Amino acid sequence: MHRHRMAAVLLAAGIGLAGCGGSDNGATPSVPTTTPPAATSAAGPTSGAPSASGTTVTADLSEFTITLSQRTFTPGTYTFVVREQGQVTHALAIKGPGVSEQTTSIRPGGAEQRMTVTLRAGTYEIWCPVGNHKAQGMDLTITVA
Ligand SMILES: [Cu+2]
Repeated sequence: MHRHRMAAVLLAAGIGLAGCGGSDNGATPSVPTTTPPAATSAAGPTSGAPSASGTTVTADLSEFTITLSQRTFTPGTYTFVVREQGQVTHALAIKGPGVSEQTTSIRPGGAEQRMTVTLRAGTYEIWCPVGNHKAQGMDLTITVA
């Protein structure tokens, strides 16, 4: 007698469990992802002014030579990028009409130095002011015309 009641209770419990778990077809509405407008940061007014530092000329210094990336000059502004390529300290000096400048000394492996000058028509001497390097060959003349 009691065994039959027990079975009926278990069976009812089983059906109840099976009825659970409703259908899950509720598609979650997709929220449109709003992409922020691309930040088109306008380049400042400082960009692209070629006359600020003029023409770039590299000057390589070594024992005991100065090598310029160009040897003919017209009047205008030039930025000399002075690079130490040797085994001892060098520097670059320039003197001529309206110009008397020199870089700080650059040790081997040191950072390049920049020197901006405005050249006029005439003759300019470029040399290394360190020690007696000028007499040893680090000396040249450029003509601006
Ligand atoms: Cu030198």
